[in-house]
Amino acid sequence: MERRSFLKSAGLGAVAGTAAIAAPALAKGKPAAAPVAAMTEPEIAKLKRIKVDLVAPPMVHKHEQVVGPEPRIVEFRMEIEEKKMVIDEDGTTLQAMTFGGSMPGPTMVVNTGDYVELTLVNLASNAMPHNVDFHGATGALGGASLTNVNPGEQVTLRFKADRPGTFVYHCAPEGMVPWHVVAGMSGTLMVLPRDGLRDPDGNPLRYDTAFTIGEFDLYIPKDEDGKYKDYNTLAESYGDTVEVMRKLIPTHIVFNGKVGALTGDGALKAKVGETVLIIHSQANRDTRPHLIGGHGDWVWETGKFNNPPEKDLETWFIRGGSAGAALYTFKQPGVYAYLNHNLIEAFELGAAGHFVVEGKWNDDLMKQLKAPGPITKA
Ligand SMILES: [Cu+2]
Repeated sequence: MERRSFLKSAGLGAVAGTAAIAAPALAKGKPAAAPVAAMTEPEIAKLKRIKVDLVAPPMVHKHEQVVGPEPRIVEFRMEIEEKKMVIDEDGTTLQAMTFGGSMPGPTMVVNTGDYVELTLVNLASNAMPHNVDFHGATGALGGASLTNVNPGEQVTLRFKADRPGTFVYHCAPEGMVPWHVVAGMSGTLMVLPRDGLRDPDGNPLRYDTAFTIGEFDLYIPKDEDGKYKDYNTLAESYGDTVEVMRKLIPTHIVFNGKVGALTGDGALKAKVGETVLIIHSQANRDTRPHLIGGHGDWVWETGKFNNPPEKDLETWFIRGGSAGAALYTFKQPGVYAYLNHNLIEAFELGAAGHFVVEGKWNDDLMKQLKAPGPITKA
């Protein structure tokens, strides 16, 4: 038990005023972004407030990519919901724990220097205490120490989004962190630069649609006959699940909560000429997204927008415990598979989805010159 209580020793610490932080220059020769100034409570109280209704992934709530210099307070309300979810075509179930009822939890978007004001609600129907650790926040275990809520309670946390990037948030209750994370409790906070995304030369990069893909490694216990076990309650599933987790061999690796969640009716839609921003999070385990037949035009592998994006990637790497972002403009219509390019994890365990793209085929980029037929002499 001792190894699980290490978080306790991290303590709460003082929640001191945040010092101004100068963002590093985007690239050589570019001026550094303006520092995020510290504000007093009376100053913060005067800021404009925005209330955001979160939406379920893969969609991302409406947001502006470029905003003015004045920071805002962005209010979110998120309900934690424990529920049994079906995770594959065979009806295998997971006793899931979720932010907002979805896997991953909803993506929250703010701009650098804004204040996130989150009300976290632990529904009375839930059984477990929960909290939230924002990788984009500073202090108190990312806010986890200040957001411990029991079923039937809510708590409100404010933190400053003092640096841009895509950052994972996840539940981190003392003694049960990995279980809550692999049961579904993670999502992404995206902090956009106030003047929007840029390429290494400082040219603006904009997207038509942002999509959220949350990848999860799942550990479902089996019975003596090798069949996946179904549990009536979350608590009942705990002991067996931890046993499977400790072997580090996932039984399922899924995008957005379920094998096939992003195929068929769930496929992501785009048109030729449209630019998508693909936010990919994995709160626990490394992964390597790839778009078959497409590319990452601009990729922030680590998701941190103060670092210049990489160009023309074929596959990119998302470290467990982080979220990355890839920008792509579709040039051809058709169905594109977007998957974890560990192909066993994609095809055998589930980590794959589809983009369905409408538009006119471009023969210049690709053309089948002769259809398959009998072999002729050279
Ligand atoms: Cu939790």
